Order: sequence, then C-alpha cells, then structure tokens
Amino acid sequence: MAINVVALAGGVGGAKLALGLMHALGPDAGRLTVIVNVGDDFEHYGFYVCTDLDTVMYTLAGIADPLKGWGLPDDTGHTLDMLRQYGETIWFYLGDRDLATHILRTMRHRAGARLTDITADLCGRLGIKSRVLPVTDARVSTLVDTVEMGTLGFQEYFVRERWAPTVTRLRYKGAESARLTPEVEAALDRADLIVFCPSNPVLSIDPVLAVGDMRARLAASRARRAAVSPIVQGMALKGPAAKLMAEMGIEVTPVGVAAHYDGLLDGFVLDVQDAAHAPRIRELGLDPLVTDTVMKTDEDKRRLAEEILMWSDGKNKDL
Ligand code: FO1
Repeated sequence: MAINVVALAGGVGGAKLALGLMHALGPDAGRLTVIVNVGDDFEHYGFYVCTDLDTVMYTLAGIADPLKGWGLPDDTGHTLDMLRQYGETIWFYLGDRDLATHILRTMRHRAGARLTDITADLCGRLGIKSRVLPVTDARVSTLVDTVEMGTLGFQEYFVRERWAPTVTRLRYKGAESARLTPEVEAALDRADLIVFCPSNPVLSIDPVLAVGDMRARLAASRARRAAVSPIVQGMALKGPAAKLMAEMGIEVTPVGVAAHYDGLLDGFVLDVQDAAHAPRIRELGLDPLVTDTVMKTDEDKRRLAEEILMWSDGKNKDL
C-alpha cells in the first residue's frame, strides 16, 4: 500500500535518511515530503543562504559533495579568492558553483517569491521527485548564547568558531510568530508516517518544532511517528550534537534524545550498539526499533528507510 511519508530534517544527517526514504519509496517517491530547518539560514555578502535546504536538495538530486555532505563536489573558490584579494576575511566557504543557487534564490526572493516556491522550483529543475519544504516562509534564526563569546549567529558558532564555545541557551528568533506554510500543514495532515531524521535534536529539529503550532500538530497527528537517534554509543554521528546535549543537560544517549521529543513519538530507532537502552525506550512508552543506523553507503540509507517503513506498517513491531 502506498503511504505518505514526512521527514523532518536538518542538514547532512537528515539528508542521508531522506535520500534513503526517497529510494525506498521508489515509484512512490512523490509521496515523500521533507520538511527542513531554516534556523541555520543567514544572509552572507548579500546572499540568502539556506544551508539545510541546499544540503537536502543537493543530496536528493544526487549532486552533494560525498565527502563533506554539503555543497557541491570539486567546487572552486575563485570568488572567495578575489574577496580575499580585496582584503576580506573569509570564514564561510561559498563555492563558485554553489553560488548559482544563492544567486537564483536571492534574486527571486527579492522579487517577492516565497521560499517554498523558490525551493520547489530549484528542486524541480534538479529533477527531484520528492517534495522539499522549508518549515516556514518566515525568517527564523537560531541564536547561540555562549559563555565565552556572548550571543552568536548559528553559522558564526558552527562554522567560524567550529562549535568550540560553551552553549548556555539556544534561541530560535522569529519562530513563535512564524507560521507553518499551507504546504507543510497539508503534508502533515496527509502523513501516514512522520520520521524525525537523525539530525541534531537541539540545533536542527527543535527550530522546526518551534515554528507556529508544529508541536501541537505532531502531538495530535494520526500518523505513526518515529525518531532516529543521532547519538550512537554516547557520540554524535556528526557535528556537535553530543557536546551540545551535554551542555544543555540532556542525557547523551538515545534515551536522552527520545525523552527530549516527549509526547511527539510512537517509536524510536536506536543503533544495535545501543541495544541495552531498548528497555528504557520502552519505559518511555515508545516502541524501540533496534537496527544498524550508521549510514555510510546509499544501500545503508535505503535499508534503514525500508525498516522504518516496515515498522510503520506494523511488520517488524517486535524488533
Ligand atoms: N560548513 C562548514 O563547516 N564550513 C563552511 O564553510 C560551510 C559552508 C557552507 C556553504 C553552503 C552550505 O550549504 C553549507 C555550508 N556548510 C559549511 C555546512 C553548514 O554550515 C552546516 O551543514 C549546516 O548549516 C548545519 O546543519
């Protein structure tokens, strides 16, 4: 039976599972909607840069840099070289080919187009069959309060400071007044399965949950809802998730992640290496799916996605 799937995603980790879901759905790839974080978006040299949207878009189009997971492979930095020649300090890499995306997005946004429509157009031109939606068309900015450097913008914290400062609080500026788009609302209403990708819970998923009535809609959804742990063996698969969770007082285990999403899930996917945590996941009232969650190859991504699709269908409930 064909089902409608929604994936909530941030950047690289989320994009990997989104790709697995797209492949697993095969001819039904059009039934996948990826709802993407916009808290990392910022304006840089006048360009409207949406890193998570681009990472998901490039990944689903099969053109993302396979090593970094973001940007385009073998991109050149001539524009940045010239900026350096002008004496600019370059701390954020914008490749020459990647700039094309920022140029088109910025141009169309200045002309009044919605981020949703711009993204749909870019994805269409790249031949992506699934839908990629920003969670909102409003501007939401993740702000990072730190001990050492005061408040930093997300990319200043993440890229310029290489997530070294100690975080005391995260704020998602603009999220409360932002509204979900009608496209996001419709996708949630139609969904049979909602997957929280293994993205950073506090940096990537929380800013999605903070928009409008997202939490209430997820809590009330009739869909099967599962999250995939980005924490394996007490470590983040990528990036600062473990460091940040510790700094914010969240237990750095799959149980900590599952508890963080309190009231929003039916199931929780944790790695075989963390199988010992399954009973505590059950104690939270969640159905644990213990499997290989480390996605190295496209086959890994597809297999994990297939297992989640089967779980949602009740076929491997007791795993
Ligand atoms: N990440 C880095 O660590 N350094 C960069 O210079 C950088 C540039 C960049 C440009 C475009 C883009 O789409 C992503 C980029 N990223 C870079 C990744 C990005 O900062 C993070 O992946 C996400 O925002 C976190 O999910």
